[in-house]
Amino acid sequence: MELNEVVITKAIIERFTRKLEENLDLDVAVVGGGPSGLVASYYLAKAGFKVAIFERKLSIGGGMWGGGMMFNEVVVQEEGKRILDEFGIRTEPYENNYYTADSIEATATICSHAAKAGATIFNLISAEDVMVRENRVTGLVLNWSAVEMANLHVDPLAIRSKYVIDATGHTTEVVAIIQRKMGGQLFTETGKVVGEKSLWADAAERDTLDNTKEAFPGVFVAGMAANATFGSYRMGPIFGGMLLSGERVAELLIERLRQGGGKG
Ligand code: 48F
Repeated sequence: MELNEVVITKAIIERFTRKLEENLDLDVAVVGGGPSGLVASYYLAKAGFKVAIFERKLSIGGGMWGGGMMFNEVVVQEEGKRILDEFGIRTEPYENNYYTADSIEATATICSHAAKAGATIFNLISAEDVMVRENRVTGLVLNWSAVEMANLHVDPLAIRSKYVIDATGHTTEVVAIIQRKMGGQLFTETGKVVGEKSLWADAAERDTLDNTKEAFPGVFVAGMAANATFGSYRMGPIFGGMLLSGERVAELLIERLRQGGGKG
């Protein structure tokens, strides 16, 4: 049978459109496909919730591929290793309480588990704004990253979600947008994004879990965005805190969703 280019084209258009349509009304919309967003999506999808990730870049995995300074190995501590073990990612002990993993194996495997658990991953799409009802976020405003990069004057589309996770890393973009456009009443000490501090791995890793929480009605922060929002240190290429933060935000949201929280 001769291959038909038009059938191939139609298949892609129809299947992508179906996928997008199926994700217009979510339990949780995750902005950012780095380690924290991926792990959160994995646990939420595994618990049976409808979750999609929107990632600006072509590649999923955020800052995990590059290890430290492009040496493609990551370090996790004992607590974080538990999550790598759950995904079947190989780790090697290195002195007390430190383990290393190949960053390519780790990132690709976490991504695969999130997708296979049922999370839908959209790449090349950026969250450029949030949808609100009064003082609560009820969804995301999305556009192609290419439109954003070319600065084209093209209106976005919107999806509805009971909860949003800002897993955008150091820039904590969703929360920054809310601060800019919604009067800045965040659940932080100052009501604003407190901002990330310089490198202190131990304090940063501890704080990441405490800072993984709701930052504005309907919006939870995870990963480095949690420390940037609530004002803690960066931790460099140790990834336990990112993985555990993903797990924590999923636990918090599973509890909320089971209580019937979220007005969508
Ligand atoms: O930065 P990133 O990996 O976030 P993370 O999960 O992990 C941080 C670590 O990689 C590392 C660290 C700790 O070891 O300090 O930096 O907190 O992934 C964030 C992802 O969000 C995407 C961005 O392209 C990246 O892949 N992103 C950022 N803003 C947007 C976005 C946006 N507005 N819309 C869609 N994606």
